[in-house]
Amino acid sequence: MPAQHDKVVRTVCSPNCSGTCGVNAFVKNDRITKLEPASFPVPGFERICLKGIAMAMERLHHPDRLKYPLRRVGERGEDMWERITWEEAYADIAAKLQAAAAKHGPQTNAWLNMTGNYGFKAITSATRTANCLHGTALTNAGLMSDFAGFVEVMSSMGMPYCNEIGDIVNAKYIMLVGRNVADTAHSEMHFIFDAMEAGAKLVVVDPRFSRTAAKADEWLSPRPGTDAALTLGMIHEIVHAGLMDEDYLAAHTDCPFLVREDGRLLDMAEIAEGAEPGRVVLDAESGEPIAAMGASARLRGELKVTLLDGSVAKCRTTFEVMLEEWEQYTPEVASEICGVPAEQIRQTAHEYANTQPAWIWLGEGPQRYYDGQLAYRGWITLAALCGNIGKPYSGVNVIDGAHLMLLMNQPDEWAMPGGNAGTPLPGVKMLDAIADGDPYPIRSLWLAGYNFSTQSPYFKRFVEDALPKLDLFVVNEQVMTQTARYADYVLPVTSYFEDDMDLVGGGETWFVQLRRRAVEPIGESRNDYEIFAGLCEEMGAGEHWRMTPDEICEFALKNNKHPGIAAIDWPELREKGVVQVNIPRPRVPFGDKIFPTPSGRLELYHEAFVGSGEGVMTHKEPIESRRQPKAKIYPFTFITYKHVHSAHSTHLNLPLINQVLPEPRVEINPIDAASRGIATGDAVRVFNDRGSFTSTATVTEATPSGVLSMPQGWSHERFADGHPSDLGHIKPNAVQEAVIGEANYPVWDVLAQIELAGGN
Ligand SMILES: Nc1nc2c(c(=O)[nH]1)N[C@H]1C(S)=C(S)[C@@H](COP(=O)(O)OP(=O)(O)OC[C@H]3O[C@@H](n4cnc5c(=O)[nH]c(N)nc54)[C@H](O)[C@@H]3O)O[C@H]1N2
Ligand SMILES: Nc1nc2c(c(=O)[nH]1)N[C@H]1C(S)=C(S)[C@@H](COP(=O)(O)OP(=O)(O)OC[C@H]3O[C@@H](n4cnc5c(=O)[nH]c(N)nc54)[C@H](O)[C@@H]3O)O[C@H]1N2
Ligand code: SF4
Ligand SMILES: [Mo]
Repeated sequence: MPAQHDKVVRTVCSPNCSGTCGVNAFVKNDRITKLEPASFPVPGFERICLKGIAMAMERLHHPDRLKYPLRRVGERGEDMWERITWEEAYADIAAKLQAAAAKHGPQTNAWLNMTGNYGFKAITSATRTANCLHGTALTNAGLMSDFAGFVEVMSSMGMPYCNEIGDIVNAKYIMLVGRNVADTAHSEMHFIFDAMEAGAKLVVVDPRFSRTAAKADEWLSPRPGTDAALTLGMIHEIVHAGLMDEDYLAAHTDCPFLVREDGRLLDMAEIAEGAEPGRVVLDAESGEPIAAMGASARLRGELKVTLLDGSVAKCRTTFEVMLEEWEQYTPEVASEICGVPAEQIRQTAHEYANTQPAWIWLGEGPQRYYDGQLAYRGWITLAALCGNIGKPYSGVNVIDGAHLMLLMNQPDEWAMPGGNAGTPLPGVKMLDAIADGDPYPIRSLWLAGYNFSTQSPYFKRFVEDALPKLDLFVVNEQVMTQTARYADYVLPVTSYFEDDMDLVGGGETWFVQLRRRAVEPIGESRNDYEIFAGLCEEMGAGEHWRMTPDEICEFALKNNKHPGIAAIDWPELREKGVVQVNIPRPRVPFGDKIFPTPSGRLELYHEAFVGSGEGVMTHKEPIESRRQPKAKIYPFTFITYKHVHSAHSTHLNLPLINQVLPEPRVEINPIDAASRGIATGDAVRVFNDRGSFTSTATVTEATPSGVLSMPQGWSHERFADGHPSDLGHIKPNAVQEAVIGEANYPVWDVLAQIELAGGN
């Protein structure tokens, strides 16, 4: 009998679903015939899903796969192409890049890498090219709409350190806040079930009755964009029921710091001759002002201090200022804002404060509104008041794992080959730079792993206002997306099953895996690194791009600035295909209660935000909420969430996926549907003042009244007209820009109206 397969390759399924499943690919005649979960050094991490199987079986050899470099022959967007050789592509493109750079300076040529491929080499290649050629390196965090919360995490805790996911079985109270684990980290859901079996209570906070909420003991459904108010209600209860951990607050947070009436923190150098600059607290014993560093401090108190310049400053502890601001947010007031019943707010506050260990896991949902940093701040403040940050199996978990560590700590020589650096520019500023020359003109744009047309707002504006200003638009893609259709050159890229070799770090885990080639590249496709290496050769910078894939992996590990990653033994990883990063276990983020913030403490008071009215944690209404005047015309908040059956736009057109998720459907509550005569299956038009789209309706109680929801990522041709991304906007938030230089795309701070399509 002939062998069923020629070889079995241990590799990694790695779209941006964060799952990073190790898989054994069974290969026969250069085709994957079967995919199975590969083994892991730690039990519980063997996994696979329908997306991964559909990718191997259906997308890999799909007739739509791009096989050759293409040059546009018609108008942009006409989808008329001629096949060219790689040599022709490089010669043409390099000449255009050089001409643009000669005219406007090298930063006029911009590169942007998004997340289509989770491999280390793949996801860093475009930025590396921008640096190598002194171009603009567009950053992607704001464009991903994941950045508002990060602003707060960095401002308060200093780093997004998290527990290890497998340790969740030791938690007794688990709050999943806008973290739809059953869809977006479904391979980790079993750890939560294990915790529940061991007696943990699962609480889900999500406006929608998500698949995760369906598994919870308790579901809190805030009005979209109002987590800050919800947490303020809980905080009020915790303060008044005496549930705060005041010793913790005095010792490990900035709550004892003295602050003036104008919101500025008092500094030792202002009150004592020759003193080291630093925060001031009231000595626990004497009540005298002393340097905060190492002091035993009072949490409450006020003081009139004479400064060295002779003026008098009236000061209080930041804690007093916070308590005063929070006093207005009784559970009833919070309930009126966020819609969660006051009794549920009270009960959740007591349970959270009284159950240990209590693990909060924040998803992207709460921070996808204009002031999203406040939502994260509310949950971090709540945890801090209960002394829950820095204890085992507790804390506020955001995202942290080997993938992020590989990227954040990559070797300088990798990111900036030969010491060459480009100009970083927030991706959310890309359109202004192209269309209006602000802050400087961008004349060429090269996208890798980014389906701009489905994943960001304003694709319409890009096509209408920006594209005509571009001398060159290049896209590296696997299939002819709507984004690629508008390019001048489309360069065929391999999938991760054809790619030669790459490192894949776990999204929520601390494994690093080796991704190996399972089948030969389709047609003449190349991986992003090879594509950019060829370009750099053509542009005279080839010397930085001549490492073999093997050498790249070894180099990237050995020189990574994270000690655990640098310690990985390359021969061992080559042999086993997976290793666990050696970090102290159990991982207790901030276990020493020393925080990587300027004061070394957990910082709940934000002096830098005082001008924006956010010195103290507060609530702000989303700019397009149902309480804004615009809601009279467009009364629904429009949420485009992630679906279990696709990583963003990648899997949605595959037949296996379409058997279970056939088409884009807008979900609407029965009350809202009834008042508009909408039934499941009806064609509906969703619109606002920026755009509209037409698709099918699903009437469901899972979507609360006043909300429209739908899975994101569907391509344009799946809609009768328009596209959901046309309804979005990018209005930059000043606090985010001030703190981190990049504003977040508030993807769900969007109002819309819905009606039966065709007016019938
Ligand atoms: N299957 C699959 N998995 C994925 C991905 C994928 O595309 N597909 N993408 C990966 C990536 S890149 C990311 S960033 C993660 C994101 O993972 P998640 O953050 O879990 O995913 P989202 O769907 O963005 O948002 C989560 C939930 O937030 C809820 N939500 C909306 N508004 C609010 C609010 O105001 N407050 C609260 N508390 N909740 C709200 C939404 O209803 C939604 O259920 O998922 C990763 N995993
Ligand atoms: N409305 C809405 N928008 C969102 C979100 C949302 O929840 N709602 N979520 C946001 C988030 S969290 C994220 S992370 C982004 C994700 O946004 P993207 O990263 O753009 O999304 P993907 O669909 O995963 O991948 C983009 C493209 O990469 C291509 N690709 C795959 N492998 C490779 C490769 O090796 N090289 C190259 N060059 N291309 C490859 C795929 O064919 C795909 O077309 O979307 C953001 N946008
Ligand atoms: S798509 Fe994601 S969850 Fe599914 S097999 Fe691949 S890596 Fe795993
Ligand atoms: Mo993301």
